[in-house]
Amino acid sequence: MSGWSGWPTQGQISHNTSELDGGALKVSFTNNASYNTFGLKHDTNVPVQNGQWYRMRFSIVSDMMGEVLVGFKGQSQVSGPEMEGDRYIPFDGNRRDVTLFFQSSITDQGFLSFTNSYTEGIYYLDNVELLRVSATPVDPFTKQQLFLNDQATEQTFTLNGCWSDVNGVTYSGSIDVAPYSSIVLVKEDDGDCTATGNEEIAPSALTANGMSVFPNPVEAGNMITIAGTGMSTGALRLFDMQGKRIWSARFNGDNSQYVVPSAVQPGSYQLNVENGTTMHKLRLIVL
Ligand SMILES: [Ca+2]
Repeated sequence: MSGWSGWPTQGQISHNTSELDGGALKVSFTNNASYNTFGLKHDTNVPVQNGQWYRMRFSIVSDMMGEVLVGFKGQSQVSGPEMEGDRYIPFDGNRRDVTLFFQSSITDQGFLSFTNSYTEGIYYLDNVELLRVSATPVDPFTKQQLFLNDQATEQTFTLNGCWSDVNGVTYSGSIDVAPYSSIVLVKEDDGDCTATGNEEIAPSALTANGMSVFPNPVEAGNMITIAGTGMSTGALRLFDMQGKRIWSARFNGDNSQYVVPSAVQPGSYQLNVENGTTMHKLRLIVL
């Protein structure tokens, strides 16, 4: 291996030809005669600037379970424990493609540092990358909001755009929140609250294209089982007869079960199960 080194000398760095993407750096450190942890670094120092944001990426896998402490170490930090953006990252037999962001608090030259314990001594590392990036603050409240009613009467809150609750029920325009209760909503694409793929289905079409749902009719708040689609994954969407999306969920394959959210009003609905290439749809009656 060239370009990388480590301490103490009991740690061995080698080129493994089979792991990760066409070969990887292998760390093997199982002897703590000198020290309990092994520090891996690249030999060419690179600069960072105070206040700038950086993106660190690498791929890691191992034959065992353990963790590495990763971060950027400036020359001014070599003799102490300080690092920029330092985090513990677990490793095991599952490949991890890690992306970390950090804002540097130093202007310095330095290196990416990977530190592991001799008791978790072996891992494979590949695709190590450090890039300066520009960062734009994102207000998390534009994507998710808590609506809290601390009054003794129902309150109505105005909604801007399309939102869904944790059950996938969609809301637009406004939402009513019961006395002394609250609801969390997550922003959806505006199109998700409007008609897509809705078609007239004869009321008798309680099975279609082999798909079946039972029980049908179903009471809101109760479980339905979906079968006969031949799909292993996909999306489940419920539309009202005006074509407005009422509920959506991830479809988990035939004979999987779902609770029809209790907020779904009694009526006749179109239930779609689709996976991008195939769409099954049938009429679902909610009582
Ligand atoms: Ca590689």
